[in-house]
Amino acid sequence: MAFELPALPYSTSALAERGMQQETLELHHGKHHQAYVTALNGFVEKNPDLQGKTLEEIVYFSYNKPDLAPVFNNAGQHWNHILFWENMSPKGGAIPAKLEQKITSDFGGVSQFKDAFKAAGISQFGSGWAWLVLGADGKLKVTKTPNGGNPLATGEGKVLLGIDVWEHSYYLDFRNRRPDYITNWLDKIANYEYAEAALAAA
Ligand code: MN3
Repeated sequence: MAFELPALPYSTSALAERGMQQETLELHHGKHHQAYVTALNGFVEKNPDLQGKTLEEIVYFSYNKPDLAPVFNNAGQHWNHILFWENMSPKGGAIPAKLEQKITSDFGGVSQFKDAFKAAGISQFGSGWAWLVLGADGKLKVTKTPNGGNPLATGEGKVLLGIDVWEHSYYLDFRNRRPDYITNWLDKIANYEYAEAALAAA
């Protein structure tokens, strides 16, 4: 069965007051994410090795295989964006108590966590993602990946939160100011309820 673009969990205008305008979400979801899904389906159609595999299986299977790099990029981006839409909320920015306790215990405080997350997102040269993950040692950590990569592929931990730092995710709203986009995202848009639920399920 072909992969499909999931519906957004809110309207395209739902985050406008929080700094992500309707046009950004329309293009990002309707054009960019759709393009990854369309490309991925094209690769699956032509390659029997990919057929019958789940999205996660294709991410694992294609990771670090040079001849499957285009497959990995599009499968990774499909996985990343499914998560990204869930990682934002019209009620975003508020950190629930249990997650805050864990953040404080592992980073020293919420501001230290935000600083580390911003540093990861800003220092990702070119396109990519910054992540909050639960590592195998049971500690939260911040990490980053280039292009369509993710911690699912690299094995760096279970993803609790991920931010897209490709220019298409912030250029209409913040122009070249990636640091302002990340700060605003952490303070007003990030869905920490999702992150806490993912932590509880880990
Ligand atoms: Mn994107």
